[in-house]
Amino acid sequence: MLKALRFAAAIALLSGASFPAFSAESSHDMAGMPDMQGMSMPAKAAPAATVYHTEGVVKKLTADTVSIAHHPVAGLGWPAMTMTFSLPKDGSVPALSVGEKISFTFAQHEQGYQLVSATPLN
Ligand SMILES: [Cu+2]
Repeated sequence: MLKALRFAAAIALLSGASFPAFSAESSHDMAGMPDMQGMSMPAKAAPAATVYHTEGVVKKLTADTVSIAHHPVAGLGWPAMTMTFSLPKDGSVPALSVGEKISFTFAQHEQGYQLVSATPLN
């Protein structure tokens, strides 16, 4: 009887020694996954970027950026906000003006988000 108890205790110690390290590592991986798909960490080997569509008002322009007060973006879970997008260097987006209402598309690009297209709304 006493011998059987010692045996059971030894098994418990052995499994107790190997399990915590394993489960700590796997739960770390699980926790890391959602972060990788968040806004701040562009996936390194991403295929063609997803293009999102919304509408907004041009608030500010610089040579290579445009700040837009935009409507919510369901595909990204974004609320309405004002944010800055970079402009493609190839001139594929027409000239915009402050105060203009636009329908536009954008995609994740290097450090942030870049306009893909913009159409004035009347
Ligand atoms: Cu935004």
